[in-house]
Amino acid sequence: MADKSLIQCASNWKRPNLTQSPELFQQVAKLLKEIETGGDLAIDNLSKRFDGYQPRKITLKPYREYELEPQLLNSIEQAAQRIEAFCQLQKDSLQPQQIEEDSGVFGFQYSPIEAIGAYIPGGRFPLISTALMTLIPARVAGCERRVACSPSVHPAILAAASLAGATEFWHIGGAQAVAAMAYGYQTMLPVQMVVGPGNQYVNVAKQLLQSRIKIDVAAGPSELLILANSQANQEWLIADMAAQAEHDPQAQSVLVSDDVEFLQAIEQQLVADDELNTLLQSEQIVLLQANDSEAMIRFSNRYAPEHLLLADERISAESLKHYGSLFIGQNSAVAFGDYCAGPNHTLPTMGSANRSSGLCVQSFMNIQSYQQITDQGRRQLAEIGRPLAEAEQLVWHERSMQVRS
Ligand code: HSO
Ligand code: ZN
Repeated sequence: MADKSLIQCASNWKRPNLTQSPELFQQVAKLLKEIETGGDLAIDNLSKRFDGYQPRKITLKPYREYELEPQLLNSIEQAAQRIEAFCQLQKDSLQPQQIEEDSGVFGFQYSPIEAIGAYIPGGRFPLISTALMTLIPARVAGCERRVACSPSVHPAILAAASLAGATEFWHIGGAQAVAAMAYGYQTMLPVQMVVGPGNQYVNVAKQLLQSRIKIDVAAGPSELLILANSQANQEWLIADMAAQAEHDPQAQSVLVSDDVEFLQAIEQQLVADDELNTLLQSEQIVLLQANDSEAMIRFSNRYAPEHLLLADERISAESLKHYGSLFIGQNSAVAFGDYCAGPNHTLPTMGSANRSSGLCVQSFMNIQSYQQITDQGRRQLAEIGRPLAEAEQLVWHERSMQVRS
């Protein structure tokens, strides 16, 4: 038993600040500079120095030829189907729209980004599911080139990348992989967008290369918030918390409840198990007490978690404003979402869910607008536009409308 309870008060608890250090930014910036000037040779040298191998392109085989265990193969196929069906739903919602009036036609449409790169982490764990979660939405969006880079050549990663439609696969990792995708490397042409989670070097490289590439969410260490009352299944929730915590020493699972006995019961179970106790002591699992269900909602909306598991019927899903992905009811394990429910598992962390979304088909699309103005429209719009141009003192703008009026 712990001598002292580790249950903390929700009202003044904040997530640890995980912003990357300026030194790390400097270190990665230096690597990128080396690559910008040194090209392929610099990438080769850095990869050999940091990772101990020469990066290379790997020709993907049809996924069934990877001779995976039939059960694993079957799971990859089924997960891919479910992810694809969900992506298709997103795609179907992206209808072009236009206003048609006497002055002309004014509209917008969605256009896929041509070439994208997906970083598939393989350092700590070979994240097979990430190959599916990054490449499938890009394929459904209609991106033509879909480059996968990974420090892992685990056959299941290759099979998943092949099934998910990678058009190229490269064995390369770290910041070098992001640089390779942004600048081009050997026969790999540059891409316009890089997605997928990675270690801190990968994340910083993505951030630093934003003048060349679009990036997805800043996916930091996994996080989970559970809102629960005493009715919730303790064993299930403990497993869910340990699951997100096991991703990374900086990953964190937080349980908030207004029922102190329930929290104490959970604490007791955590303390009784060596592995779980370590997670509790190191604050990879955090237990928080709130005054009431309103305070639980307030906490959640302020915290804006990556994953939010709602295991408390008193709280409506509608009252929860900010999250990457919501798991409603305790049947909805986050692990299902990680692998095979359908919605994407690449989600905003560190509170950024209040301003950004998880990866989806829309992420790989540009929204383009257009207008086609009629004879009547050019006269009508000149009347509206000319005084504005005059007030802005932009003489040729005014002229360009005046000649049409
Ligand atoms: N929970 C991770 C995704 C993942 N889990 C991959 C298992 N494999 C971030 O949402
Ligand atoms: Zn996970």
